[in-house]
Amino acid sequence: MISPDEVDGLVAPLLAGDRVALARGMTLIESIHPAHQAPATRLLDRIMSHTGGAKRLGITGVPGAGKSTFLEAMGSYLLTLGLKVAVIAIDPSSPLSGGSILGDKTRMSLLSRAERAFIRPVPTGGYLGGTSRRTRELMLLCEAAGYDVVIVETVGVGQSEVDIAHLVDCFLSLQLAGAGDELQGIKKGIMEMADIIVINKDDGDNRPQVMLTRQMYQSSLNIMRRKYPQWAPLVLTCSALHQQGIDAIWQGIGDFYQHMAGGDRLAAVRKQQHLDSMRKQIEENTLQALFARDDIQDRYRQALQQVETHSISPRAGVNNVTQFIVEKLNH
Ligand SMILES: Nc1nc2c(ncn2[C@@H]2O[C@H](COP(=O)(O)OP(=O)(O)OP(=O)(O)O)[C@@H](O)[C@H]2O)c(=O)[nH]1
Ligand SMILES: [Mg+2]
Repeated sequence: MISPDEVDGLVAPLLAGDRVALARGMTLIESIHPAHQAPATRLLDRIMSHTGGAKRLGITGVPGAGKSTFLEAMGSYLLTLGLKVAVIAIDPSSPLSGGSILGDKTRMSLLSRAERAFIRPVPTGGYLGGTSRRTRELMLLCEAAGYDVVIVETVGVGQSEVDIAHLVDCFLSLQLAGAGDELQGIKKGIMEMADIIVINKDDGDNRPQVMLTRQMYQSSLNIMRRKYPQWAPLVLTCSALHQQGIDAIWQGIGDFYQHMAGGDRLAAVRKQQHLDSMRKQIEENTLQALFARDDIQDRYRQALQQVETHSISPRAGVNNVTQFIVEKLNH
């Protein structure tokens, strides 16, 4: 059990940038132990007014695209600019032991040793629900601890990519050069979410192919619906391995922020993200609470069974259960 005093004791060092306090705060946020929920909420309340100061970047890419190598290159570059960098690495494939985290220690060796950098792996153990909320909260802690840039990284598969786009300001999609038919498979959804597309491994024999790929992305983007009317997503290339093109990407990120500062667009986007995530969580929690009730469970199973045996239509099943819930709530 963590007392309110202990939580309060964590706040000052965390705000002063103490790494141990930050790590302890994160562990508290991540805990699913019922006794830790109130202290975690208290901690968030206490730091909330110190958040919002970081650039929030998201980066995704298929396994092997070079995310870890890119983070090392970008992170190191940001350190040379005198910035503090935090990386939150979500790994949907790894359970607690974290298969790739050891590998990342070597791929991000400079970052993992740097005083002004902080890397936090977030294992999801295949359970994606709730990861978004916790990631957002970890991001807030990093901001409160004074990090200038917070980068959320995840492997580019399905829902995790969509989730991350709703957490960050600037969403970078790391891509590899591919043959024409592979590019046919460009996922339209991801392209529509990305603010900057980066084609990695622009080195050696890869270069001509990267140039072609870049052109293909550029022309597909031209015919796609834009996320923000005035922002044409950039298509850039780099060699994360040789740390080339990283400065131009940072420049592109700067341009994006400059664009978003106009008319307070960034503030509006962030506010919407917060409200959306709150609404989503309330809906989830409400559903959970309702379905935890025996009477509602019974009614639900009954409807399932009736639909299965074709004795009622799915629509009637929905109506029966919904009406039952509404009646219960009105009592
Ligand atoms: N030639 C070249 N190889 C690169 C570059 N960036 C990364 N690689 C190599 O590509 C391989 C995968 O890189 P990672 O950084 O581990 O890729 P990742 O996206 O983090 O992969 P997962 O963690 O498995 O999702 C490694 O062997 C890297 O050395 C690059 O710019 N050029
Ligand atoms: Mg990696």
